[in-house]
Amino acid sequence: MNDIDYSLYLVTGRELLPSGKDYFESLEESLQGGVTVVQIREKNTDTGEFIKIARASKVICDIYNVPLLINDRVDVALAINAHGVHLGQDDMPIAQARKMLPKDAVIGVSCNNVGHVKAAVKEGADYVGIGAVWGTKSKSLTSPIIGVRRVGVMLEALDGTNVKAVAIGGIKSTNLLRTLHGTVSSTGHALDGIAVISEIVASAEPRRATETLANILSGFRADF
Ligand code: TZP
Ligand code: MG
Repeated sequence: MNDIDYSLYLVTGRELLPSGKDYFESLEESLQGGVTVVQIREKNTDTGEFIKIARASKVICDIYNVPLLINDRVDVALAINAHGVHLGQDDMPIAQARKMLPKDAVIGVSCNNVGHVKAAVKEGADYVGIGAVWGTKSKSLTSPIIGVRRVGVMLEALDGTNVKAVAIGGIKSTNLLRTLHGTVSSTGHALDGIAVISEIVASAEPRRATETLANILSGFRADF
């Protein structure tokens, strides 16, 4: 299933909320600001708590008609009837996740290089998350920063496929245009969207932070 609008993809990160800011309030404000898809990312949360947070998040996302994906955990996605999962290179193989999830579930995969992208296409991913495009403090990176040009090379590997692509890692309002323009491949393949954690989650005004990103994105599209 690939009718998702990937353009402004929020990945959650409760540990990055400004002090005193409520997670659900922040999530709702980002939805009001124009987030188009949400991934619930919980790295240090036990399964029961993960399910509770994901289920409550989905109630909010459903109100805004925004699809919700679960990071890493196919079991959590099944438990809350999420739209799909986002898998890392060390998580469950796509084929296995496909077997377990409903037919129309979305499966995305993290990719750090062209080999990962080609494998994701072959294995039937719906989208790839390419990162880290810039330096980030939100994740300790196990692979080098990719940079915009090499993201473009990775996008080229998606030519002629229906697999979508978002870039992630250190994307801010201040480098968003450079990210969007700089990643366009020599064959003209552009990103379908950008994914952020801190630019929205760490903001005291997530609605405003999201609107700023959304405005830049629509300016970029008008350029094409
Ligand atoms: N994968 C690659 S970079 C990253 C993830 C989950 C973190 C992105 O966070 P931020 O705050 O948008 O740099
Ligand atoms: Mg993972």
